Amino acid sequence: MSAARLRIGVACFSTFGGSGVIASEIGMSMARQGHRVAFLSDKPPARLDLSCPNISFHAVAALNYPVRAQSSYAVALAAEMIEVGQKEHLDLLHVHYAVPHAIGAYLARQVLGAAAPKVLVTLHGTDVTRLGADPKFSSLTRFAVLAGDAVTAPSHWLAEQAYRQLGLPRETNIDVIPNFVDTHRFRVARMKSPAGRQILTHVSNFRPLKRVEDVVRIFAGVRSEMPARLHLVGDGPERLRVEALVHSLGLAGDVRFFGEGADVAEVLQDSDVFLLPSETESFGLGALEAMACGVPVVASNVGGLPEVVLDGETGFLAPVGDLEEMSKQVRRLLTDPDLHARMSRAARARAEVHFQLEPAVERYELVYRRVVGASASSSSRPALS
Ligand code: GMT
Repeated sequence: MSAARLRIGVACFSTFGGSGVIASEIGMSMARQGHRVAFLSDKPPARLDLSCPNISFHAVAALNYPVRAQSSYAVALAAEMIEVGQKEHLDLLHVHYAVPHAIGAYLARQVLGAAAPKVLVTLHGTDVTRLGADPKFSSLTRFAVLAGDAVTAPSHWLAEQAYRQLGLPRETNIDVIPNFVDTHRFRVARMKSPAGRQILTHVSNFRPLKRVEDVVRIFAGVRSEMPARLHLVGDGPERLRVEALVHSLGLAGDVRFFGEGADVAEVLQDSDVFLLPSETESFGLGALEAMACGVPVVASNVGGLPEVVLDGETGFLAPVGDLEEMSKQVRRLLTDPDLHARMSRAARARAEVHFQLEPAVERYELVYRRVVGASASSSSRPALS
């Protein structure tokens, strides 16, 4: 592998969510190794440290002309990609989440022509499972993904969905690079003693598919049998409904809303069980971060979650919406200190052995080198269907 420094553009969401975390961590690791990394987003993602050497940030400003029907982020993103691509002489654009980022990259490439950077598309979740399943958006999403030079996905499950739901041709290579966690930052900070401290935690962007109301109901099932507290980290469209439910169930005294400002590692280190009862999840980065802190996970048995959480070893999985079973699983963990300690150790060990940051970033770098070194243009990619 050549040691040449790369010039990388990274397009991602700034919103509270795993794709922005993964994009930030890869970019910062590459920058620490001496590569130049330019981030493009509406604002800096929460975990991006702009004081890191070799990092620059380029705000994508919404269009602001009187004739606009609606400001178009994809167009503004493409314009920023063109400008940054030229100024920084980018070798590669790594776009996280297909829409609008892969579309912006496609447009930018058309404009930049021979000088255009290569494009790596990392699929993350609902770009495949929601947009891929939506007849109105699936053709556009498929086109934008196939127009890139390489595709990655964080789980085997999501790669399979990309073939099935998004309709990528089977000959399209998708590198599965599992999401990862910084195990130095997300570590076991102290021994958990479930008998004394019973804190359930959930971290998400409070979208309907996260089923945060289920989190509250699972907690209610636990709280009815033993003293416990619920810590909710994040914010999003369901927040008000969740707050209303907490009040109507008389749980307000035992539930704390941290919002988006909390130090996620600290909150997790203070937790006994992590809850993720989502309707769908390509990976579940929050579950992995909890495991790295030695916190067993109770989650739904969907999507890529079984690739992260081993049922009966690092936590428990149950069918989506089976709140009774999930409450029972949590109670088991909180009333059996030996089981809790065993699962806590297994969770941490699994994060350390399979989901470390450094090897994952190395795998991304290999893909970068492969793509940048490849002479093949996008025209050699499989025909668009
Ligand atoms: O796909 C989404 O809905 C948003 C995205 C995000 O920005 O957090 O979440 C997805 O990507 C994460 C990082 O790869 C995964 O950990 C999440 O499981 C995944 N969400 C879903 O699949 C619902």
